[in-house]
Amino acid sequence: MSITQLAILGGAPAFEMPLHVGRPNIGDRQQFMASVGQILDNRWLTNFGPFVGQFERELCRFLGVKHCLTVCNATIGLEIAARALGLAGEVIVPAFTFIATAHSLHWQGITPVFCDIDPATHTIDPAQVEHLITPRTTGIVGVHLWGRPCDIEALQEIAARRKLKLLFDAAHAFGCSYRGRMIGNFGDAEVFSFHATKFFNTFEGGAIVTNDDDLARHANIIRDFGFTGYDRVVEVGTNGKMTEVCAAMGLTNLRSLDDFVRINRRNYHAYRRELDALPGFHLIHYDESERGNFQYMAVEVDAQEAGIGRDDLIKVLHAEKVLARRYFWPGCHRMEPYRTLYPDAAATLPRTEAVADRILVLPTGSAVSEEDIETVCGILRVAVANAAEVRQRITSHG
Ligand code: T4K
Repeated sequence: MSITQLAILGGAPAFEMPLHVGRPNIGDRQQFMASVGQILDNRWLTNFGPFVGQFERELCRFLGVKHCLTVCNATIGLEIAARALGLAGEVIVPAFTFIATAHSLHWQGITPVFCDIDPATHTIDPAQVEHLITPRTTGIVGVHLWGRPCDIEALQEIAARRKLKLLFDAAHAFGCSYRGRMIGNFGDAEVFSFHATKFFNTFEGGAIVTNDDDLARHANIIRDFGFTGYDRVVEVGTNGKMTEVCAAMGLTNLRSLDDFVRINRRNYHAYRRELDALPGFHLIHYDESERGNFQYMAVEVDAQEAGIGRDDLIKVLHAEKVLARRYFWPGCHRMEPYRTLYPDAAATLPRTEAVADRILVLPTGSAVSEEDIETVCGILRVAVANAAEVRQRITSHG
């Protein structure tokens, strides 16, 4: 590819159809359609039907956990888990995460206290957690961002010593392990997301998993409006139930999980081969001695080294119909209501700020071929090689 072919300079876009981040992986269609038929025959569509029951049992087996409560999405899952754990007052969370992590707390009147991240892993920095604890702190929510586990050992030590609850937002970490043990087994509870954009999806959905019997019992009641039997409500609950059709999608996709991971891993290495030598491109590392899902192709772009910044590269890519994203810019602390509530937060979050300004998330998953990756990387190479001209073009054309 040459500079004149770049769409931002007037060439035709490299892709006819947009190449998305977060394109869903879909398992065996026939199996799924047969399950839908079965659900219709059963006339049992939701409220803990046979597909949800089977899905929860299979998830427990796969993760090696005692309890799995499927939910309609991870945001509700986090809310239920936080309430079942009795979180109140202040809870420490990373600022560099999807907004749902913070919202799930604020929604229930809990104050999310934003913590900075370790720039090497993009996960919550345990050393700063320690400094943020006050008499009002009741818990810590760690986020296994990009599927890379937090420093679980350090967080567990702090939580135990300071008598705090420890919840993990494991939205990105289904199928990942930490020191050989599956994510899902740590802290008081962990919450997965099975949203369409996750490598393993149930359309919308998620799961709260825990090895704590009492917590599971309590979360189960909250998930079902607070019911403990017909006509008996014991507390305020919500509707967190997963539907049968979502569970059927989960059961179908579980059969293809290894294929999804294999494709993501192949794509990750294809990007590495293409981009490792490109100045200013720092691809995140996955520890391949652990189980991983490789679902996010995240790159930090150093504008000085590359000669062109992340935001200009996004413009170049979007013009080519490569819909790269800048997850999780600008950080939760810069979004409402937190931005108004904590106007000075940025000063205490320098590493979140730096990473949020550099991160670029590229398309991967089963809808993305190695050839697509070569094309995407070819575009990036040409943009970097002609950085000055590309920047000038973007500045003059807005
Ligand atoms: N905690 C963390 C750390 C999370 O990342 C998330 C969710 C949560 C908690 C909450 O989990 P859930 O309550 O959602 O279960 C997307 C997802 O909606 C969200 O689930 C996810 N994180 C977040 C990182 O990404 P958006 O605002 O980027 O979605 P959207 O509509 O822009 O779609 C993203 C890309 O996916 C687009 O390029 C289009 C493509 N796409 C999307 C859908 C839904 C498809 O190709 N097909 C589809 O069906 O949030």
